[in-house]
Amino acid sequence: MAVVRAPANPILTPQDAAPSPDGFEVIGVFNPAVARYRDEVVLLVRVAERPIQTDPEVVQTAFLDPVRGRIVTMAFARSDPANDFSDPRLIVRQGRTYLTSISHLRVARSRDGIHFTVDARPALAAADTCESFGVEDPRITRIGETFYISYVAVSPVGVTTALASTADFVTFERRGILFGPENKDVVLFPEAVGGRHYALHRPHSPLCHTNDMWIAESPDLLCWGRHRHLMGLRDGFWDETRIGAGAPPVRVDEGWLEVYHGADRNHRYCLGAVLLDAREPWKVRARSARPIFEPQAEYERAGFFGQVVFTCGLLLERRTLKVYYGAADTTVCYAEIPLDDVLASVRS
Ligand code: MAN
Repeated sequence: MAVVRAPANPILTPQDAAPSPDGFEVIGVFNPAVARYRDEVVLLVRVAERPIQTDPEVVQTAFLDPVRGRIVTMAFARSDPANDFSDPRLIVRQGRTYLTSISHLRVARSRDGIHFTVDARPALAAADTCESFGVEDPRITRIGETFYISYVAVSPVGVTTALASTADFVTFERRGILFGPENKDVVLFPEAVGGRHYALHRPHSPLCHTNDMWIAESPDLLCWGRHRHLMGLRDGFWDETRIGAGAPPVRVDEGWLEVYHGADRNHRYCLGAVLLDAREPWKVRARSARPIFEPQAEYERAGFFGQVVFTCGLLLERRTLKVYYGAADTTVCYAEIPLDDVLASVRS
């Protein structure tokens, strides 16, 4: 696999985005969605921030109080055995889960696809009860002149996926929740197939410990049904504990190519590829046995959550996958992978 990482990687870091409220620090700029808009490449990046940590004995976090409509902070003592900090992304206390940061989505623009300027203000930030812990991991799908954004909304009522849209990346319209808890990694197909819209999604079953990919269909992009199980985990493989759609699928001669992420039991996140039938996209035609992209560079192996490459968007241009991805839940990076290498890997 002839993966070429941009020499400029990481192309965006936490230093490139100003914190949204005073007294906060940005700890991650990662997992971007991508679209071409006019003569620019536009990213919608996930910006993770938290209150500036002033006391080493205390973990301070923040979330939206949806009743008062403002961000509030909360402190957790490191010495309190009731606080579980074993996953750096979470604090678990007395059966409740909190996040160590709150994320919003921000626009970044570039002429050359490598050098980006990040907007000063969020495009989409926590706005209601279902988003009170933040909004994460957007995917952009252009359908006609509208850019649809499926994004993850996190709150004490669970992890859901919601839809927003924009025509210009200046104003954004919220369109409501598509998939209830626990569901993330929702990507919309860029065109209807047989007159129906399709979405890949990733429900979680706490009973069966599954994190599999499903496919659903819709007449209007809002009401989703006819769910079908698409593909599951593979014991002993790189994608043995969780999988989820990455970038929205792209149409190639052989069908729909989906670049997805998978994690193993050590929480190492790689990218793989799967080919879905062109007319019956609920049928898996081929799936790569090995990852097409693995965390290898230093900025992918170490960071806020190391050993992670995670994509939410790519551009297919001149038979090249131009992959924008989050590295170690900290930065935005870019790599090019020849489409023919990916297709060969999927078929083998
Ligand atoms: C989660 C995802 C991403 C994140 C990875 C790795 O499952 O939703 O937000 O990049 O884990 O931490």
